[in-house]
Amino acid sequence: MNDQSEVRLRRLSGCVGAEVSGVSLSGDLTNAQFDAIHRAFNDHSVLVFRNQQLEPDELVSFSRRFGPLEQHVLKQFAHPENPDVFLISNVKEKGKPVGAIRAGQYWHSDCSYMARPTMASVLHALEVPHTGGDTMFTSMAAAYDELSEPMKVFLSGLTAVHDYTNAWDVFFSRVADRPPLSDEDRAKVPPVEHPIVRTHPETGRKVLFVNPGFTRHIVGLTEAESRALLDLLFAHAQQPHFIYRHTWASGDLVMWDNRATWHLAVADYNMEERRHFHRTSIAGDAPY
Ligand SMILES: O=C(O)CCC(=O)C(=O)O
Ligand SMILES: [Fe+2]
Repeated sequence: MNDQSEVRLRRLSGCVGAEVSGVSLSGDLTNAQFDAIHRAFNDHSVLVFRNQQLEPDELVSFSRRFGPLEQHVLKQFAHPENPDVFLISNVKEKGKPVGAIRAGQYWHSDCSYMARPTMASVLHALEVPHTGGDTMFTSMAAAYDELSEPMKVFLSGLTAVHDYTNAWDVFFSRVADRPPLSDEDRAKVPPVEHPIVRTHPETGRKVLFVNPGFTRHIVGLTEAESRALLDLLFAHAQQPHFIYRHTWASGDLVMWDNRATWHLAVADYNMEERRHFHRTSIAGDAPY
């Protein structure tokens, strides 16, 4: 069935996101279909596939077409049958969350705190709340393009420190139901330094590569300069015309390019309603 079908695209916003139809991701994709999806991924940075019924192994097989997978620091939230699948979930069993609860409820690019940040993330919705729980995406390539020339010149040689524990300091310390980060997990994620402007290895576009979740400070600036400049860049990138907001239906599979976007899980839903997702992470390269 996949053999005959043609990959169709529909843009979802001015800068970022496209809906892909005409393919079932549970079956084998032909090379032509995969190439069309891969091109669309580079062109639109966020892809939305509707009505996908995928077993964990099928989600992993599809994800692996893009490259080797990586496993998350928080090993306790891996799928019991397939360690390459990570659970994003507010579902509790015996009072304990089965997956990462309140994951990504702040703007971030996945694992920017690693020396080799995640290239792409794939999220498959199994259960969604009736209202709310959207995920927002912003184009960091478009955000870079709209900076002034003097600002681009100023940023061009700079690097910034990214640190997983920043998200715990600025966000998770304020929420009650997220378990604390263990010393052992902290030790796995020492701070790293990345260029503030990275070049997308596949499209060649320049991208602003700092984010509110994980970027602590800009190297070489004073604390006050760094805070003011990061806050300015963070506000700049959150303008509505850079954003696509995805409202989930169960069966949706959304994948995004962490080299070119940020995302944020909107925390506006009733936590008594189940929001349960399967997720994979495709490994990336060191930013340059
Ligand atoms: O739950 C979501 O909407 C996204 C969570 C997140 O940040 C992620 O899966 O990387
Ligand atoms: Fe995330």
